[in-house]
Amino acid sequence: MAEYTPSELLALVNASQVSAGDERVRAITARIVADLFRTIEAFQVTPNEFWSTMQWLTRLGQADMVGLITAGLGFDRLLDILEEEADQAAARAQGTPRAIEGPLYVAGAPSAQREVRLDEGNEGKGEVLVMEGRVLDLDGKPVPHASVDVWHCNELGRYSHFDPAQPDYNLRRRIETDADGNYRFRSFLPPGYAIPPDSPVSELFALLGRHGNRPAHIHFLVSGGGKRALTTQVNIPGDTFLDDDFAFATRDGLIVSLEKVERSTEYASLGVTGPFTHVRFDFVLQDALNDAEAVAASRYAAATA
Ligand code: MBD
Ligand code: FE
Repeated sequence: MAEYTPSELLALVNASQVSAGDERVRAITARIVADLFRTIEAFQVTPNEFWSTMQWLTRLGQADMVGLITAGLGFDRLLDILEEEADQAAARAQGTPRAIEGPLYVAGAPSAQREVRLDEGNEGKGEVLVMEGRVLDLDGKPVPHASVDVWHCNELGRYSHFDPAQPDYNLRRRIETDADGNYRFRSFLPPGYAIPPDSPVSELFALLGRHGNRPAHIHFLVSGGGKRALTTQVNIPGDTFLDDDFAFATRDGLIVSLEKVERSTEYASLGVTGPFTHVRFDFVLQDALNDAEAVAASRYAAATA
């Protein structure tokens, strides 16, 4: 019926239309398809290479690992950088720096007021950690009854929910700060994270000659008082991957200081008297420009709201 050159085919694909559709989706799709056509031509990608890649994408989705690849190829950090550039242009780049959510957040963790043991059921694993601080606004005023969602990996570097060996919400909690914005929790210093071996993600990383390690970190989703919700992570100092994170997500302002405490009676309600590692860290929230900014939602929930 019709014979096309590659560029004629591309023009036809991108021009094809029977209803309005969505202009933005049409334009972005057209660009991506054009870039892929060109890539296939430029590298003389073979049918076997193309179809094995499509099969890899299918396996990636089936393994629920799309979010690992986006992090590993820098997209998550890119989105943060662009948001920050927009903040800077609007003269609102202040407060605690954001850091990527990553693909391993789970909403609905058990909540507690002011303090909690994150490590319930994990006694004796790792070095005892007590982390505490306040949620503040840009003026340094406390945000009362703020919500601090916290999650980290287990002693093997794996996250509950994504690891069938762990109980539901293991090492995941939500803390409501007291009237002075205070939160505190007991847990253990988590190790770093590594992408699962023998997975679609590790296959690509092997072909790229890349490692898939993240330095030790703890995730937070902080909100309250109508302030702008903050998604961030803190890093534990001394990790060899601090400046070589496979997800490019570590930041200068987010490396906490560790204080070794031999004995203290201050944390008896958390079952700790010492020795333990103490971390103090305040979360400083920006003002929200609208209601949507104030809502603490995971990236998927926020995107589909
Ligand atoms: C993680 O634990 C993580 O925090 C990110 C961003 C990506 C993969 C695993
Ligand atoms: Fe993580």
